[in-house]
Amino acid sequence: RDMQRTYAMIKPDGVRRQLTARILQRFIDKGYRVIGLKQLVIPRELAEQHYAEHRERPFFGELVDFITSGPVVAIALEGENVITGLRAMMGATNPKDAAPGTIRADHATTIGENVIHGSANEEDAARELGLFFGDAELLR
Ligand code: YYY
Ligand code: MG
Repeated sequence: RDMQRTYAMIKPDGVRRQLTARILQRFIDKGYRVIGLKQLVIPRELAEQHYAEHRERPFFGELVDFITSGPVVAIALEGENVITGLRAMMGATNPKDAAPGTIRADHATTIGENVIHGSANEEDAARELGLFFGDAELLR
């Protein structure tokens, strides 16, 4: 057993399209515990920190514009192997390559607006949870 925490985020396109409840239900059905939850508009500086690994990529400006374009839903998840489990539920970055039944295959159409974020590994999970949640905001 490997209990982990990870950071998931419904992006502005998903929130705008009323997908929040459906996506949260998928996590609960999978057996993950929602230990933190909030809707917010991400300040530009926080968005740049969150996506710091992509700072030099050509799409960075558009990525930050998009992720700050409207409210997101920030989610802290806890569960067994939830880091890779969440990534599997999301599907590939480009929805065209996402496996059937994944969130991106079912709900996204373009690589830029792909509905959901999930931390890539343990280090990113801890870092991203720290960017979006204080300890007192999380269930114990
Ligand atoms: O972790 P994940 O979201 O699946 O992909 P990343 O490679 O970390 O890229 C983050 C984010 O950037 C992606 O969800 C969409 C956007 N993006 C893009 O617009 N164009 C690309 N060629 C690659 C990524
Ligand atoms: Mg990533």
